[in-house]
Amino acid sequence: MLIALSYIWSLIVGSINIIVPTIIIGIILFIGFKKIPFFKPWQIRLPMIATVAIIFLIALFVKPAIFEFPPFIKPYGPGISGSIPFKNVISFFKMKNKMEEVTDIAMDPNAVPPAITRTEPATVKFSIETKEVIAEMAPGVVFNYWAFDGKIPGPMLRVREGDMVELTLKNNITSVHGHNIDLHAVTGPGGGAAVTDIGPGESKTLKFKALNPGLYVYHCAHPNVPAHMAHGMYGMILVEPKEGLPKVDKEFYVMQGDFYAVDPMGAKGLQVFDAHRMLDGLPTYIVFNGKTNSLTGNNMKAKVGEKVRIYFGNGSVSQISSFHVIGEIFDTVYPEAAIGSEPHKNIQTTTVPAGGATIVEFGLEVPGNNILVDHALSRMDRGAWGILKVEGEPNKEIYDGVMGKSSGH
Ligand SMILES: [Cu+2]
Repeated sequence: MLIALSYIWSLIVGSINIIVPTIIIGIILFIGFKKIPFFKPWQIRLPMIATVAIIFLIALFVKPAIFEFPPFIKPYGPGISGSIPFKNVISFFKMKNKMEEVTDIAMDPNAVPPAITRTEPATVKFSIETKEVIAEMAPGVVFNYWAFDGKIPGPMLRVREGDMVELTLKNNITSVHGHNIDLHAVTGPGGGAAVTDIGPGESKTLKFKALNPGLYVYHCAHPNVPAHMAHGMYGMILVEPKEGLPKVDKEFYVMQGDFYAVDPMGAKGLQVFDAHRMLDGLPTYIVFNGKTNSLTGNNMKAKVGEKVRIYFGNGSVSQISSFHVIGEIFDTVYPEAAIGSEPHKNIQTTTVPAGGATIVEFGLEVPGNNILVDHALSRMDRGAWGILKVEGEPNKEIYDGVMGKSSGH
């Protein structure tokens, strides 16, 4: 009930620019009809009443413009021109009670499939379900997420170069929208989206050969594509090279993404998606693994002496990430997640384009909290940070001094 009220409140706030002038014109007309003789002839009254009626009608169309691009903006993208048809907002309320309420939308950063030990190609089968769910972005801040397997990012897939992949995509019956999957590891139309587009309750299977090694983003490409991604529909697939990747002690799976809400950052209740902010590239939240503070607890841990690898992807529809770990230097970076070219050595910050990824590796020499950030640091306040906790014995040869409260630079 509270969620529904907050939704309606956001609607009212979002359409205030039309409601207020309509009320003012209504008051002027009311006073005019009663007091001013000029308004008496029907030739004057009828056009006036018609004008107010037209303004009300415009108000009806502008309200949905919160979810779609406004009528006076002409988008040139493919598929539906807006972002979320208003009828789908109505469907959302019909379906909302059946939608799953996910306690924690964040994908576990440790959910990395084990390294592949096979030396021959194989057929590898996956099944993923698209779901529209309710979950918290921050305490009390509720989003209607759209997700692969109900987590953000969706499950990390791991195959070997040369494997045949059979991926079955199911769309949960409670979904309001159609969905599909476009994997950047696929050679073929739509990266798979062309053969996996499914309505609620449907299922389709994509088969493709993993020709190129690398770490690839996948995402939903059902129109309006950025709107689907900005609800959380992305993940990654690692195509290991035939010879495998160098052995490390710990691997982590992290994806940055952005979310656009009508209300400002921190406003409580169900957040209404803001297509205008998305179009303008002004995210309300920029986060790792789907929500604020998803990686700031105890879920990224390692020990002194270990070598870690982070598979880091960017599911944003407008922001390039400047990935950096405060307190560490990347010994090895596979720039743009390219496997096969010579990796870079000794990197502080690496750029990760929208719809791109990187693989970074570093050894842990001293204990303490290493902070994962997008080094466009104002984004930390929008949620883009996490902690890699390193336990072990100090090494004063490498780092010494009296520890203060700040854990930054
Ligand atoms: Cu989708």
